[in-house]
Amino acid sequence: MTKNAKRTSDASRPYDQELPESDVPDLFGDDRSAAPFAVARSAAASLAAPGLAEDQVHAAVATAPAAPSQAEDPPPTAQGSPCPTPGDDADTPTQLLDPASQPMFVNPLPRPERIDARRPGTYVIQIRQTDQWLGLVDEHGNPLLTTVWGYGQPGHATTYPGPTFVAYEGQAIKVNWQNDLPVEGHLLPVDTTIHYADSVKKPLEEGWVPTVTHLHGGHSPSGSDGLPEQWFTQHDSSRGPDFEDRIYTYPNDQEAATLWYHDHTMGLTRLNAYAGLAGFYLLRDDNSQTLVRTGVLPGEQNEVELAIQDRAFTADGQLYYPAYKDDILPGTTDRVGDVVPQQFYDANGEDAPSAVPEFFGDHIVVNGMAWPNLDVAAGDYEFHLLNGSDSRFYVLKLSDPDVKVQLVGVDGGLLPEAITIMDGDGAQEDGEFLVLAPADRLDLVFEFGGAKVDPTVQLLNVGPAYEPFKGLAGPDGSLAGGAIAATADDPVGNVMQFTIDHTLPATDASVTGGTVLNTGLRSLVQDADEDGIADLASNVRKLGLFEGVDEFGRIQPLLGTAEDGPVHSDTMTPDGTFGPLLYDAPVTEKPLLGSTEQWEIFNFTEDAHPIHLHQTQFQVLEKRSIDFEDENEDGVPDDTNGDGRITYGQGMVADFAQNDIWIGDAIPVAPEETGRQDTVSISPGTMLSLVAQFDLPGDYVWHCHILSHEDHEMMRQYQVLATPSS
Ligand SMILES: [Cu+2]
Repeated sequence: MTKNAKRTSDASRPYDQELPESDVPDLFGDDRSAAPFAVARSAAASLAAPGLAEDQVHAAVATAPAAPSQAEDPPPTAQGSPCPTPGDDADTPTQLLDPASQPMFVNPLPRPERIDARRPGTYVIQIRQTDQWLGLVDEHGNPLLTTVWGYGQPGHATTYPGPTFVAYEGQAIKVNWQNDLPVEGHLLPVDTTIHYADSVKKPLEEGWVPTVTHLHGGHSPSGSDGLPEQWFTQHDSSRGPDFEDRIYTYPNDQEAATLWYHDHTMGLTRLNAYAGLAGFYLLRDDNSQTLVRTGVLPGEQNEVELAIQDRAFTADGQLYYPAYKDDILPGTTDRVGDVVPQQFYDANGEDAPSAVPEFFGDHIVVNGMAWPNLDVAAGDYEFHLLNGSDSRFYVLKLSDPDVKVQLVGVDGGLLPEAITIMDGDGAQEDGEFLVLAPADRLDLVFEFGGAKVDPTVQLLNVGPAYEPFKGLAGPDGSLAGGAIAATADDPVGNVMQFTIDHTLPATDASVTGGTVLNTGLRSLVQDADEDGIADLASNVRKLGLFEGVDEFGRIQPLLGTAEDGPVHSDTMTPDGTFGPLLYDAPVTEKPLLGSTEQWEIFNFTEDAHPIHLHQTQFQVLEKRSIDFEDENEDGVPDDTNGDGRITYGQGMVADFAQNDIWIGDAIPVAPEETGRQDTVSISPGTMLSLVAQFDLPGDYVWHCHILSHEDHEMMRQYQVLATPSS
């Protein structure tokens, strides 16, 4: 394929295939369904809700004859079918499904249904329970259905992941989020001892399930943000303390980006998201449309969203999330009781379900299908990758380095220029990998048209197999901190497969390394005087990632402040300027409305944490190595010089008699960390400076996006002040 070849007729192909009117679901009444672009989505995605393209339905039927068609519209809520709740009997260790017994690279990748939300309107989305085939089979090869939670429009199927919104910059929409889950309690065991899950305890005990949906990366007003305590239960029978409305306004006043929506309920996010509550929200703008029209990017017919998640299952195919003392941690020989101290059981009873420090599943699912296959033409595709996992970091490579891969976008939008990640020269070289932290998105153009490309190409994961990510050890993608990498022999070392079908029409996109994609991106990180402070920043904060223990002795990573000065007296009392703070401690981050701030975030823990700020798309100014001591291992750097304050020094050689924390040399910012970000991973022993604008008033949160950490207090509220407070 010649990248500079003259554009073929593809260039003039209409961006969207409009469906015949008879195929347009009448969601809004006559006035809207008659509108010229009421529902314009890819023909492939339109044929089989939830999102199996017609050819894929045939393939699915061929490979798993007994699999029920996902195209069948289930009742609004699942009735009857009492599914065995995994682990609901604390006395019987749960038998898990063996990932090695499951089909790999056989079942077609599901394509979520698309909702054309390019014009103003109110879109109704219902949160419902359904039984879905995730590609699992029993020992006889018969399909196993999994009870999941998903999203769906009225009259449409409920799917996990939910339907993909396609919205347009400048066209605000409203979404009426409805909780139509069965009033049968949670699908998974709930630990109500974690702080603030106790606020949802009463509704849970009565069978009600709190949910709240956050548009991740969205520039959303506080009341429409989907904050953790804005939850509500079925029929609004109860509401969280911050609840304002179920109908959210999304202004869409930001540039084209791959956003996503997911549940964010206080103390339940990890479980609600694990049950299936996540979906994509693709925002377009004039620039992104022009890039498609001019053939720079492949366009909607060759644009595929990929939600990558890990899961574990009981032997009968139900979702498994370890909670009870004897529950096995998937992929290991450890049990929950090995990572939760006896102190917890002494206080809460031997049968009490507990949160675990992190969750790692032993199956990889993409768009809700275990290890799927996608048939592709020998041409170019744009993939929107999302890591929707609880704790798992992926380090992604391809089985065939003849495929060329360009990075064109990150969390908050298109990069100024495309960056070649894999040059397609047939050799696996340094730097030819991508780190995908929880909640991260990457927009990538894959070129399958090279003459030497294998007929099948696997997307592989060489990230940590069953443990936290601690950063990279080298430019080859090897892991720091002695973490054991997954290999292609491990189930979790495989993500999905692309099979090249030369009979499919190929699209050639002109994007290559250095192609200008986004000239409108205003840099927030210019630092003309090179003092390490962005020119636009009116305030600089030092913040910290800490690791302590909760009242039951369980590991508890926390956020906090990290300014020069005395340590807070406890995690609820920010009377000093340094140290960890709980979610409900008084708010310490109060940017002024309209201001730009620089947040220097120091990771004092042993693991990497993906840090997410609501409301804003920030930019990374720099990363630096740091050095400190923690002799008593309390997760807080020591006051080594004994002056009663934590102080900082500059330099690679730490003199702990002088200062307590040393800020060393700059670390290169990776391609995945450039551009507009809403979530960025901070490795151990690292300080990362980000620059953010705060232009919406009110309450928001910033937090770790390892869901098990976020649910266990690694989250802080922040407030954007319309007027300066005293
Ligand atoms: Cu974390």
